[in-house]
Amino acid sequence: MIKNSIVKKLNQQMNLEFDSASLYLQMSAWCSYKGFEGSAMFLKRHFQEEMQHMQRIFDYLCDINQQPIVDSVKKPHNNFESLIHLFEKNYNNEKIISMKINDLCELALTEKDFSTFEFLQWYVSEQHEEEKLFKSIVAKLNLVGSSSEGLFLVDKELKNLNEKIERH
Ligand code: OFO
Repeated sequence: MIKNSIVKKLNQQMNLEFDSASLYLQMSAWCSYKGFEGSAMFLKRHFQEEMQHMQRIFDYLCDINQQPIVDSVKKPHNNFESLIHLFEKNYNNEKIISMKINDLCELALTEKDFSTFEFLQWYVSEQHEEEKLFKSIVAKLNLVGSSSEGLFLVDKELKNLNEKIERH
């Protein structure tokens, strides 16, 4: 029988993934409005990925005979000083998600819930990849600073990356 403390944290994580999804959708809207077409596409796809992350936990809770409780989604930030500011916020959000996943893993181990621990391993590697990706975008944006040409090139690179991911 799964411990209530783990069910509670899985539920919180599911809603956190929902919050991330809505934040990335809102970020995509800002990028599109500001003419950063590649970033808008990239973030919209990322929104869909976060919805899948949310659904994985939803399905896991259903599989173990628990009822997922969908909480109200937090109103996301909708105004950003710049593209770098937006991606820094994105990267920080991913670091928070990783921390929460690590806390969940720790709890699962403490409670000897090896099946939940195993389920969470997918998130551990996913977070590693996501942090790496967002960190590299922030680094590129830092390099180009406020140069319009540089911003155009980073945006174009995100468009290409998005297309490459979608082809696979
Ligand atoms: Fe990118 O956060 Fe989900 O897991």
